[in-house]
Amino acid sequence: MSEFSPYLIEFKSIGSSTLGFITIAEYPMNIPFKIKRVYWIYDTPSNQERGFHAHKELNQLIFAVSGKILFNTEDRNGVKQQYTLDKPNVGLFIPPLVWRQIVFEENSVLLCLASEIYIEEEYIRDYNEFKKINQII
Ligand code: T46
Repeated sequence: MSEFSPYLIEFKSIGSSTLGFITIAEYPMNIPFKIKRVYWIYDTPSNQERGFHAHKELNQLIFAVSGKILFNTEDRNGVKQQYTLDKPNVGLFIPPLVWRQIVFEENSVLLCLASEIYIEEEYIRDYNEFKKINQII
């Protein structure tokens, strides 16, 4: 693990089991970047795999707001880790240059807070290119 590795952030849940809960992500109080884009992924079939890419510059904070989502990651130093997201108040912070494979359990909903707008050229979608870039930097 290093400053280039993903890590989990646990947020406060405010509320009660009778009322329900609210969780707040706010820069700079409890998240490490300003949010420029939000997207969500839903209606995925059971065990659907997605991802298979890294980002050159993007910082992300990712939640499973419903269900269970597994992340298999590899950071720029080649460190591989697995994370299970199954609590709506726990997010996975992913810095740039982290390869990820994502497995969705049925009906899970992924919410992503992202530091930049969508730029396809900023994706690394070829694993060999990801490894090559990491040898250079
Ligand atoms: C990530 C994981 C968690 C857009 O047009 N704008 C957008 O902002 C995004 C995120 C995607 N798209 C288009 C690009 C593709 O044609 O939506 C399509 C699906 O995107 P992708 O194949 O990249 O989906 P995932 O689930 O593999 O990855 C997405 C994000 O792209 C990625 O940043 O970390 O969710």
